[in-house]
Amino acid sequence: MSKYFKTIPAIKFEGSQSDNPLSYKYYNPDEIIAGKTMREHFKFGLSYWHTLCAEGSDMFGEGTADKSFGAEHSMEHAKHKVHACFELLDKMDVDYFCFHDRDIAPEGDTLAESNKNLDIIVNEIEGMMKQSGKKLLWGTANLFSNKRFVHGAGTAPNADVFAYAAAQIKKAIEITVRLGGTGYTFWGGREGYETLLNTRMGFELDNMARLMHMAVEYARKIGFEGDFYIEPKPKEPMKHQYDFDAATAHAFLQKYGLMKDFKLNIEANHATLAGHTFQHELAYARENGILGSVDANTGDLLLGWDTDQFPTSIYDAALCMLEVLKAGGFTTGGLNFDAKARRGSFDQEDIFLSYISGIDTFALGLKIADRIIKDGRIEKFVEERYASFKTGIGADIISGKAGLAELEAYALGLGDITTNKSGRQEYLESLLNQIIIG
Ligand code: XLS
Ligand code: NI
Ligand code: NI
Repeated sequence: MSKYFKTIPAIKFEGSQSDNPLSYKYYNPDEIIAGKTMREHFKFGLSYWHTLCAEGSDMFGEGTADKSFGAEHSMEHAKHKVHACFELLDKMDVDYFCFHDRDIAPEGDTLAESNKNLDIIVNEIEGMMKQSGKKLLWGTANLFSNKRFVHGAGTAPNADVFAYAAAQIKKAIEITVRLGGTGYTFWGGREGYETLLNTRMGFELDNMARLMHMAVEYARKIGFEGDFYIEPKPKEPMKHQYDFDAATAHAFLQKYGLMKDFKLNIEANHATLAGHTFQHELAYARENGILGSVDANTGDLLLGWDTDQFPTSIYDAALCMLEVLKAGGFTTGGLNFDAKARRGSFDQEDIFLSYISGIDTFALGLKIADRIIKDGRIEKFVEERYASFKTGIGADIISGKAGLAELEAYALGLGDITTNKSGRQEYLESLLNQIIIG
């Protein structure tokens, strides 16, 4: 199967000493780490939109990469993209992919025509999935590109737009179910606002929840057993996005009774846009039982927008995989590269090189995370840091035996507190380096 990327061979694991750029140096899919193969740990996914669609245009200039795959007519182009996608998955040994409805098939003049286009392409995708054994990680609907969504979709002030969004979600869920997807993502494209002078925030949030409940009800009715995900993002395209970060999305899910069906899809670049670290968002989700899936990418800390770069920091990848391991691994979710090669990296080969770099980074991250756990010194330090809650007054606080009155009586007898210990951050950071370097 070599039609679109003729010069690129299948990418194999060659080990860290290989100087072949088109090989994995650290990702050995069959290697067992912490009881599972690397392949099983990650469930790596390809983002259809960045990989098959994005041509590198930005606010100031046109595309630089050719993603026409030799086709002009849009439906023909869409079919070529399907085949190019499966050639990429095959050559890169990536098992999963993710898409928005409009990534896979062009929008028609009417909703009915758009749906017909989708049916044709989904047939094609289904055939390729059967042949190749590749799987759909999650599907979603693009409710932000078309100008009808200028003021939002589920949070639009216009009921017709809400209805249109609902119809698009219905179809996207049907496709996801038909292709065996284990997740359905709500990234709040334009669900937010620019100014409160024209916005009823509470009403918009109620409507968003109404739409999500409709989605759950319909999906369960047609047999969807996977998880829904909210993908938090604080800003861009709207000045203020409603799903600001993991904690905000968590509050929303709890308020509207959606906790049973929803988890989070945490994206690295969105975490940093929210002023958090990637690990913070993952840890928050894990602590609250809502860590669903990951959009693995990175921003550029010198730029203030969602640059969706391929991740290369082994520190971030290690701390991400530490959270994933602590959560017991992915269930419905996986690790989707919501990332694209830079505008200046426009060769076909750059697609492969960028995935290799992201995949190898996470392979290293997993190995390091496993070493951190096996080493045990960091966990032991943390365990001891909280040891005062195991006995005496600490245990009474945890068990509920002590209330304010009992604690006052205890505190009155304390005098100056002399039991505080150093947090030893610098020691822990150098210990982490030591574990990384080995
Ligand atoms: C955009 C989002 C988007 C979602 C899917 O910032 O990351 O790509 O992952 O709609
Ligand atoms: Ni993003
Ligand atoms: Ni994303």
